[in-house]
Amino acid sequence: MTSLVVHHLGVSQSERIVWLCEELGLDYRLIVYQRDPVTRLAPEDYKALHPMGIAPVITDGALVLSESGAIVDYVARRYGEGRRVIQPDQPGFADFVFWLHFANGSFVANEMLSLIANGLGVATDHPGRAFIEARSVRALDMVEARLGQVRYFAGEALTLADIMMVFPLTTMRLFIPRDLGGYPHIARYLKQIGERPAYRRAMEKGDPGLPSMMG
Ligand SMILES: N[C@@H](CCC(=O)N[C@@H](CS)C(=O)NCC(=O)O)C(=O)O
Repeated sequence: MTSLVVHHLGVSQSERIVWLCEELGLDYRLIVYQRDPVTRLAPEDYKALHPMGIAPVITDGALVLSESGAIVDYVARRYGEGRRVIQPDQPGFADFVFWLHFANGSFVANEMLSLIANGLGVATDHPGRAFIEARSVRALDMVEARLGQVRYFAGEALTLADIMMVFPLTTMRLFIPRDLGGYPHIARYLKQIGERPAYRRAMEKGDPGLPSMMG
Protein backbone atom coordinates (compact mmCIF):
# COMPACT_ATOMS: atom_id res chain seq x y z
CA MET A 1 0.00 0.00 0.00
CA THR A 2 1.20 3.56 -0.73
CA SER A 3 1.43 6.03 2.15
CA LEU A 4 -1.24 8.17 0.50
CA VAL A 5 -4.30 9.04 2.60
CA VAL A 6 -7.24 10.85 1.01
CA HIS A 7 -9.31 12.84 3.50
CA HIS A 8 -12.70 13.13 1.84
CA LEU A 9 -15.32 15.56 3.12
CA GLY A 10 -18.78 14.32 2.16
CA VAL A 11 -20.40 16.05 -0.84
CA SER A 12 -17.38 18.15 -1.73
CA GLN A 13 -14.62 18.77 -4.23
CA SER A 14 -12.56 16.06 -2.59
CA GLU A 15 -14.61 13.51 -4.58
CA ARG A 16 -12.16 14.41 -7.37
CA ILE A 17 -9.25 12.95 -5.45
CA VAL A 18 -11.05 9.71 -4.65
CA TRP A 19 -11.98 9.45 -8.32
CA LEU A 20 -8.41 10.09 -9.48
CA CYS A 21 -7.05 7.42 -7.15
CA GLU A 22 -9.62 4.97 -8.51
CA GLU A 23 -8.80 5.85 -12.13
CA LEU A 24 -5.11 5.30 -11.40
CA GLY A 25 -5.82 2.07 -9.53
CA LEU A 26 -3.82 3.28 -6.52
CA ASP A 27 -3.57 1.46 -3.25
CA TYR A 28 -4.55 4.35 -0.98
CA ARG A 29 -6.35 4.82 2.30
CA LEU A 30 -9.64 6.73 2.33
CA ILE A 31 -11.01 8.51 5.39
CA VAL A 32 -14.50 9.97 5.01
CA TYR A 33 -15.68 12.89 7.16
CA GLN A 34 -19.27 14.11 7.32
CA ARG A 35 -20.19 17.78 7.20
CA ASP A 36 -21.40 19.44 10.39
CA PRO A 37 -25.16 18.77 10.36
CA VAL A 38 -26.00 22.35 11.35
CA THR A 39 -23.47 24.55 9.51
CA ARG A 40 -22.90 22.12 6.60
CA LEU A 41 -19.22 23.10 6.86
CA ALA A 42 -16.24 20.82 7.53
CA PRO A 43 -16.19 19.28 11.04
CA GLU A 44 -13.48 20.26 13.53
CA ASP A 45 -11.33 17.17 12.88
CA TYR A 46 -11.27 18.02 9.17
CA LYS A 47 -10.41 21.67 9.80
CA ALA A 48 -7.52 20.53 12.00
CA LEU A 49 -5.84 18.76 9.08
CA HIS A 50 -4.62 21.89 7.28
CA PRO A 51 -4.48 25.65 8.08
CA MET A 52 -7.10 26.38 5.37
CA GLY A 53 -9.48 23.80 6.87
CA ILE A 54 -11.20 23.05 3.54
CA ALA A 55 -11.54 19.98 1.35
CA PRO A 56 -9.73 18.29 -0.27
CA VAL A 57 -6.73 17.39 1.87
CA ILE A 58 -4.31 14.51 1.40
CA THR A 59 -1.56 13.31 3.68
CA ASP A 60 1.41 11.33 2.44
CA GLY A 61 3.83 10.50 5.22
CA ALA A 62 4.73 13.86 6.78
CA LEU A 63 3.21 15.81 3.89
CA VAL A 64 -0.16 17.55 4.30
CA LEU A 65 -1.46 18.99 1.04
CA SER A 66 -4.57 21.02 0.28
CA GLU A 67 -6.14 22.50 -2.90
CA SER A 68 -7.71 20.30 -5.58
CA GLY A 69 -5.46 21.40 -8.44
CA ALA A 70 -2.29 20.95 -6.43
CA ILE A 71 -3.42 17.54 -5.19
CA VAL A 72 -4.34 16.11 -8.59
CA ASP A 73 -1.01 17.34 -9.93
CA TYR A 74 0.87 15.82 -6.99
CA VAL A 75 -0.91 12.46 -7.11
CA ALA A 76 -0.61 12.10 -10.89
CA ARG A 77 3.08 12.99 -10.93
CA ARG A 78 4.04 11.15 -7.75
CA TYR A 79 2.03 7.98 -8.30
CA GLY A 80 0.46 8.11 -11.77
CA GLU A 81 3.51 7.33 -13.91
CA GLY A 82 2.40 9.89 -16.48
CA ARG A 83 -1.13 8.55 -16.84
CA ARG A 84 -4.06 10.97 -17.22
CA VAL A 85 -1.63 13.81 -18.02
CA ILE A 86 -0.77 15.35 -21.43
CA GLN A 87 2.84 16.36 -21.91
CA PRO A 88 3.95 19.54 -23.75
CA ASP A 89 5.04 17.57 -26.83
CA GLN A 90 1.75 15.68 -27.13
CA PRO A 91 -1.41 16.77 -28.99
CA GLY A 92 -3.97 18.44 -26.76
CA PHE A 93 -1.45 19.90 -24.30
CA ALA A 94 -2.79 23.47 -24.38
CA ASP A 95 -6.40 22.23 -24.04
CA PHE A 96 -5.34 20.01 -21.16
CA VAL A 97 -3.74 22.92 -19.32
CA PHE A 98 -6.63 25.28 -20.08
CA TRP A 99 -9.46 23.05 -18.79
CA LEU A 100 -7.41 21.84 -15.84
CA HIS A 101 -7.12 25.44 -14.64
CA PHE A 102 -10.40 26.84 -15.93
CA ALA A 103 -12.31 24.46 -13.65
CA ASN A 104 -11.46 26.17 -10.37
CA GLY A 105 -9.86 29.36 -11.67
CA SER A 106 -13.03 30.65 -13.35
CA PHE A 107 -15.88 28.12 -13.43
CA VAL A 108 -16.16 27.16 -9.75
CA ALA A 109 -15.06 30.66 -8.68
CA ASN A 110 -17.97 32.24 -10.55
CA GLU A 111 -20.51 29.73 -9.24
CA MET A 112 -19.26 30.51 -5.73
CA LEU A 113 -20.27 34.14 -6.31
CA SER A 114 -23.84 32.91 -6.89
CA LEU A 115 -23.70 30.82 -3.75
CA ILE A 116 -22.57 33.82 -1.72
CA ALA A 117 -25.17 36.10 -3.33
CA ASN A 118 -27.86 33.55 -2.41
CA GLY A 119 -26.53 33.27 1.13
CA LEU A 120 -26.54 37.06 1.53
CA GLY A 121 -30.07 37.30 0.14
CA VAL A 122 -29.02 39.58 -2.72
CA ALA A 123 -32.16 40.62 -4.61
CA THR A 124 -32.82 38.73 -7.86
CA ASP A 125 -32.93 42.04 -9.78
CA HIS A 126 -29.61 43.32 -8.36
CA PRO A 127 -27.28 44.16 -11.32
CA GLY A 128 -24.54 42.02 -9.77
CA ARG A 129 -26.72 38.95 -10.34
CA ALA A 130 -26.84 39.58 -14.09
CA PHE A 131 -23.06 39.98 -14.16
CA ILE A 132 -22.54 36.64 -12.41
CA GLU A 133 -25.18 34.87 -14.49
CA ALA A 134 -23.73 36.14 -17.78
CA ARG A 135 -20.35 34.67 -16.85
CA SER A 136 -21.92 31.35 -15.87
CA VAL A 137 -23.82 31.14 -19.14
CA ARG A 138 -20.67 31.97 -21.12
CA ALA A 139 -18.80 29.25 -19.25
CA LEU A 140 -21.49 26.65 -19.87
CA ASP A 141 -21.80 27.63 -23.54
CA MET A 142 -18.04 27.20 -23.89
CA VAL A 143 -18.14 23.80 -22.16
CA GLU A 144 -21.02 22.71 -24.39
CA ALA A 145 -19.13 23.78 -27.53
CA ARG A 146 -16.01 21.95 -26.41
CA LEU A 147 -17.85 18.74 -25.64
CA GLY A 148 -19.49 18.93 -29.05
CA GLN A 149 -16.01 18.56 -30.55
CA VAL A 150 -14.26 16.00 -28.34
CA ARG A 151 -15.06 13.03 -26.10
CA TYR A 152 -13.12 14.39 -23.12
CA PHE A 153 -11.92 17.92 -22.35
CA ALA A 154 -8.38 17.40 -23.60
CA GLY A 155 -9.22 15.05 -26.47
CA GLU A 156 -10.08 11.38 -26.81
CA ALA A 157 -8.95 10.18 -23.37
CA LEU A 158 -9.84 11.12 -19.82
CA THR A 159 -7.25 13.36 -18.14
CA LEU A 160 -6.85 15.43 -15.00
CA ALA A 161 -8.79 18.16 -16.83
CA ASP A 162 -11.91 15.96 -16.63
CA ILE A 163 -11.19 15.10 -13.01
CA MET A 164 -11.29 18.85 -12.30
CA MET A 165 -14.24 19.76 -14.57
CA VAL A 166 -16.80 17.13 -13.54
CA PHE A 167 -17.45 18.39 -9.98
CA PRO A 168 -18.82 21.80 -11.07
CA LEU A 169 -21.05 20.06 -13.63
CA THR A 170 -22.43 17.56 -11.09
CA THR A 171 -22.16 17.67 -7.29
CA MET A 172 -21.77 21.44 -7.17
CA ARG A 173 -25.29 21.74 -8.59
CA LEU A 174 -26.60 20.39 -5.28
CA PHE A 175 -25.47 23.73 -3.80
CA ILE A 176 -26.11 26.00 -6.79
CA PRO A 177 -28.97 24.43 -8.75
CA ARG A 178 -28.65 24.72 -12.50
CA ASP A 179 -30.71 22.97 -15.16
CA LEU A 180 -28.45 21.50 -17.82
CA GLY A 181 -31.41 20.43 -19.96
CA GLY A 182 -30.41 22.71 -22.82
CA TYR A 183 -26.90 21.31 -23.12
CA PRO A 184 -27.01 17.98 -25.03
CA HIS A 185 -23.24 17.60 -25.35
CA ILE A 186 -22.76 18.09 -21.60
CA ALA A 187 -25.49 15.47 -21.08
CA ARG A 188 -23.69 13.00 -23.37
CA TYR A 189 -20.43 13.65 -21.55
CA LEU A 190 -21.88 13.18 -18.07
CA LYS A 191 -23.54 9.94 -19.12
CA GLN A 192 -20.16 8.70 -20.33
CA ILE A 193 -18.48 9.73 -17.06
CA GLY A 194 -21.24 8.08 -15.03
CA GLU A 195 -20.56 4.81 -16.81
CA ARG A 196 -16.89 4.74 -15.85
CA PRO A 197 -16.29 2.02 -13.23
CA ALA A 198 -13.69 4.17 -11.43
CA TYR A 199 -16.11 7.10 -11.10
CA ARG A 200 -18.85 4.81 -9.82
CA ARG A 201 -16.51 3.21 -7.30
CA ALA A 202 -15.30 6.61 -6.09
CA MET A 203 -18.82 7.95 -5.54
CA GLU A 204 -19.91 4.72 -3.84
CA LYS A 205 -16.93 4.84 -1.47
CA GLY A 206 -17.03 8.57 -0.78
CA ASP A 207 -20.69 9.52 -0.94
CA PRO A 208 -22.88 6.42 -0.88
CA GLY A 209 -26.53 7.30 -1.40
CA LEU A 210 -25.84 10.71 -2.94
CA PRO A 211 -28.41 11.39 -5.68
CA SER A 212 -26.92 11.08 -9.16
CA MET A 213 -26.18 14.49 -10.65
CA MET A 214 -25.24 13.06 -14.02
CA GLY A 215 -28.33 14.46 -15.75
N1 LIG B 1 -10.16 25.90 -4.22
C1 LIG B 1 -10.32 24.97 -3.15
C2 LIG B 1 -11.74 25.08 -2.64
C3 LIG B 1 -11.99 24.18 -1.46
C4 LIG B 1 -13.39 24.34 -0.88
O1 LIG B 1 -14.02 25.41 -0.91
N2 LIG B 1 -13.90 23.22 -0.32
C5 LIG B 1 -15.21 23.18 0.27
C6 LIG B 1 -15.95 21.92 -0.20
S1 LIG B 1 -16.37 21.90 -1.89
C7 LIG B 1 -15.14 23.04 1.77
O2 LIG B 1 -14.19 22.51 2.30
N3 LIG B 1 -16.21 23.45 2.47
C8 LIG B 1 -16.36 23.22 3.85
C9 LIG B 1 -15.91 24.37 4.72
O3 LIG B 1 -15.64 25.46 4.18
O4 LIG B 1 -15.87 24.19 5.94
C10 LIG B 1 -9.99 23.55 -3.63
O5 LIG B 1 -10.33 23.21 -4.77
O6 LIG B 1 -9.34 22.79 -2.90
